[in-house]
Amino acid sequence: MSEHSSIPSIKVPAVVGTTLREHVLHGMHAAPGATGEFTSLLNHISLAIRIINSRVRSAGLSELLGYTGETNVQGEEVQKLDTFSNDVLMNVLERSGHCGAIASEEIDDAILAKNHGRYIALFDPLDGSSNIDTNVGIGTIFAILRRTDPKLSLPSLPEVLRPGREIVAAGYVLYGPSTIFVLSTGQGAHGFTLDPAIGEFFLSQPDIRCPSRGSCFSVNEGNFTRWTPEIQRWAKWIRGDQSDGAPTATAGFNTPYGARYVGSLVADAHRTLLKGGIFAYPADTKSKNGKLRLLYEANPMAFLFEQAGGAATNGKDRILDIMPSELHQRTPLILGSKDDVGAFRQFLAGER
Ligand code: AFP
Repeated sequence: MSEHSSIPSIKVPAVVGTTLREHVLHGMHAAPGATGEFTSLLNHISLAIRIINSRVRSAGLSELLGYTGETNVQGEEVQKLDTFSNDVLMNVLERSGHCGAIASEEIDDAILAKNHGRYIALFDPLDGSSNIDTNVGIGTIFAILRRTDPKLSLPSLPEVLRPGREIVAAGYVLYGPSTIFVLSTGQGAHGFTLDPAIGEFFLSQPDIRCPSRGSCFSVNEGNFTRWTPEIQRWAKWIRGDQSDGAPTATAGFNTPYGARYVGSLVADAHRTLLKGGIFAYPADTKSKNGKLRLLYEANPMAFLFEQAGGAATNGKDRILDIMPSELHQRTPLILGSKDDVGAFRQFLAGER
């Protein structure tokens, strides 16, 4: 009971009430020489996200479901919500004045501004779009790079094609039963939940840590016959299938793992980040370089997983060390708990 009333007092966690805006401002005050531009850029992204969220939530009522009839640069059919989300992010970021360059999964070329904006934004405006019409979790993914010489030069393509280890902030938003924004500015990964009544993101999962081992694997097993024998061997091991000489359970790994696959990277990655385990979209005979995009999907996720103590690889190399050669480059992506990702790499190297 509280001292002054008969109403039972409720223990409110200390973090409740911290908005995304305050969290970002706090980071700015801690950074010597910060100008407020980065903070303002993240606030613009948060605005775009809230606009997209509101349309995703009511898409079925506002004729925003279904296809536009066009295909994007990857040859994929474009959904109306893809276009809407892309336009919102483009408009908000261009108007912010902070971006010297913007690149999106949905547009052919990077937009190189004729300004001296200090940042570069890369994003997948609506990930998992094949799940839109069936009300399954979808998301937005982004990464921010700092321009190398914003005062002296106008932006150019090589400035956009940089390895993920140079990212200064990355995040994703999951439009699921609630809207969750996971953000890292290089000091851990933090989760914020949108309070729809107030229209603000509040800190709900400070300092997320990805467990070092999990109990679930997330992979499109329909591709099994298209994988190399090494990847098939890994898949059998993790399912606890010892036919054809696949190795038995290894000490510490509690195989068989449970299978969980949504088909929206944001949803599969979010579960893996919080609960541990592994998400894998390896190369196969159909997608020879993997399916996921390095700049818009793999790099931001890899940055977030590493910030949370997890790992991300293409099977051989660290994702964040890959030097991109083109905007829409694809890569195999294996994300998750450090030990689970390590085991995958051993299988791929033929060590198991
Ligand atoms: P879309 O955004 O084109 O639907 O692609 C989703 C995605 O890039 C990623 O979010 C999923 O992890 C992956 O594709 C699913 O691919 P499969 O349908 O081949 O399993």
